[in-house]
Amino acid sequence: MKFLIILIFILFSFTVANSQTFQGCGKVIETFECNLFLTDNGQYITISYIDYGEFSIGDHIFISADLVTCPGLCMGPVTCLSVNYISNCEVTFDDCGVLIQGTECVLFKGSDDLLYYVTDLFLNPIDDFEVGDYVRVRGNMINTFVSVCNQESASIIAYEVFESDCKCFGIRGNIDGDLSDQIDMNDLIFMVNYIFKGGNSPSSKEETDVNGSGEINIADLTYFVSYFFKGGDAPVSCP
Ligand SMILES: [Ca+2]
Ligand SMILES: [Ca+2]
Repeated sequence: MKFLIILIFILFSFTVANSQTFQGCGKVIETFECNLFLTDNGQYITISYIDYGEFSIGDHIFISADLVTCPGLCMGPVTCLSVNYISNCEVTFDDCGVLIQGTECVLFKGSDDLLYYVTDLFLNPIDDFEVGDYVRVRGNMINTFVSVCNQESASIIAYEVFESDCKCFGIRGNIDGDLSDQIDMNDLIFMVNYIFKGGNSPSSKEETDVNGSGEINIADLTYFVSYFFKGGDAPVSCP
């Protein structure tokens, strides 16, 4: 029995040790000894296995790979990529929105208010994000992917997910995101609907956080109402 427990532990440890993955965009660089993957953020990783398929060395590609150790393979880093998925790295999806808790999964609610399943939400080191965070997702939209979530309209292979840098111009308050950056009653109505009626998500957290507290809550509504009707302070400047 003790042996069995140890065996299970070893197998479990082995599985965990091999479950590290890498996903990102970059280019394959040929060197004298072996090929390296130069990521878009300037990191070199040795490639232990890759089937280029329709792609060639030097193409800007997105790869999904297992991170494995490969000592002695070449003079490069001893962490290797065993590539198991390769695609074009052209961004076909780039949107700002909020992470929401769906019935089965955490989903990305885009500025069009459609729900998307972002495939690397739990694979990449982006666990800094949680439900309610405003993020920008850049990646590739794949309509054929079927996830277990049953709610989303399409899936995104995300190349990048980062804190929203969606536009905030001048002072805050353009909550409905109209292109002429007007701050008017439409924005107040948008905020009321969002806070009280589960209405559409504003795509810019900064525009909505009119008092600049870092949070979006009832205090922003009070502040906004005061600005419109009581001669209160204007929304604070964008960060
Ligand atoms: Ca507006
Ligand atoms: Ca606020």
